[in-house]
Amino acid sequence: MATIILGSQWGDEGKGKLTDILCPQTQICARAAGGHNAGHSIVANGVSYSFHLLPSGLINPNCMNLIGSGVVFHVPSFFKELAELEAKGLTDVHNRILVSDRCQVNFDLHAAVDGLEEVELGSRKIGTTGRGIGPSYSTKAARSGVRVHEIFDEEVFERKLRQLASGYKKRFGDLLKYDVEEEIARFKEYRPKLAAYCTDAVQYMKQAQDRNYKILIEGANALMLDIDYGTYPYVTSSNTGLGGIFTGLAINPRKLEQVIGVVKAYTTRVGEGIFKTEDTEEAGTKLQEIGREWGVSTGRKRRCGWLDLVVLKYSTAINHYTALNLTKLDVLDTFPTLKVAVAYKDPATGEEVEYFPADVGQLEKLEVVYKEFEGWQKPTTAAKSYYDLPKQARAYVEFIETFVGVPIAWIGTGPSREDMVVRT
Ligand code: 2SA
Ligand code: GDP
Ligand code: MG
Repeated sequence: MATIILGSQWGDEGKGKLTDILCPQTQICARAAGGHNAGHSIVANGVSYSFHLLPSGLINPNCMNLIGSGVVFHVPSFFKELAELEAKGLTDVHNRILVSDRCQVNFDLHAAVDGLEEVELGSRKIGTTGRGIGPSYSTKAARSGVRVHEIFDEEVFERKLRQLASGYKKRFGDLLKYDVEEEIARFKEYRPKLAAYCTDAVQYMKQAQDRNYKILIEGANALMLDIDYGTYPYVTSSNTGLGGIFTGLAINPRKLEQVIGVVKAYTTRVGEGIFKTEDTEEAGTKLQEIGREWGVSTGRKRRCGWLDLVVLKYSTAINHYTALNLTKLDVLDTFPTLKVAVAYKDPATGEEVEYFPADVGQLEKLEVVYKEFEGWQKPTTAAKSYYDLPKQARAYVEFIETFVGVPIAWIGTGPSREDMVVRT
């Protein structure tokens, strides 16, 4: 049976923390899409871990971990991250991680191109993580990418990589700082080390599902960054929503148990793009500081603002959440009043719009309709059960679940594993 954890907003909702909490009940933790642009922070037993390319299930000593076929796989980051986790005391990580041999390889070449494309865009830049994610998925779609299994055929690998580099060289000339021969030499070292981790993930997942293993899928990035459903073009280049899980992992839909949407109690966004409830003044600064809203991969400051329920409803319509995990409720503890977006309004006609339009230009012109809530102004972190939360906090929770029509089953009240109220 499979449980899927997905980001419902613009990422950094706390997917990693929930993954870690649910891991003891599962045998396999898998990533389906994205790459080392993701950043999942987990605080377990007083130690803080950061995951980028690897699944967060590695913290749990009994859990196998899989990097699925939809991921763009950056080999140096893979080894670096494994070494960092080992240095933090995680044992046996090398025996608990597998990589699909159908993954696309994300080369340093892609990162160099990512940077150049951002420069080309100038003021319209996307604000990417610079990890080569867009160019990796572009070469995949253009059918000129290199897949993990091809690393092991030296002749094919070298021919394809040289061809890829020469194509980009034609486009960018001397601006492209990339030595393909150096990369080829580096892969001579990676090749023997990598072999032990590669697997046919289709067979692996089939056997796991035939045996009714419990599988936990850790979504990366979030629905509003989805290449088809996000705020295009200010998105990442993968399907970060439910669809991407099926293409990336060969999950049997009949074995799907839960789709959990992770929702931050306010909203953050890293990078450029529309963000209707962004607050660039006092409230936004306070959320940023109390919520410690900095990117886990790039260290960039995250933009902050109020919870947008139009976004959450839209995200629910695509991902079909069976339950929600509301996170970082504690970050709101000191606010005297809170705001939540419930609709958008056309200032010219006064007409209210309750859905998230495809045309970001149209959205740009709309105003936000907020509902105000009384703050609770009490700490929530010590809460052990739902009724330990102040009544204003419960009113906030209940309004969200009623508005969206999905139960909130977990409530995050702090960064540690223990800081999670489970509603039964
Ligand atoms: P990319 O690099 O091509 O995927 O960037 C495209 C957009 O996707 C956003 N993006 C993210 N947004 C939130 N969190 C992400 N992961 C890191 C984190 C981000 C970081 O957990 O903090 O460290 O900066 C992530 N990855 C991609 C990105 O900001 C662009 O808007
Ligand atoms: P992810 O990308 O969705 O896994 O989220 P990130 O790890 O990028 O960002 C979430 C941040 O919030 C991390 O630093 C977590 O440790 C932290 N966090 C998660 N849940 C909570 C919570 O309920 N309260 C607080 N204060 N921090 C939390
Ligand atoms: Mg993150």
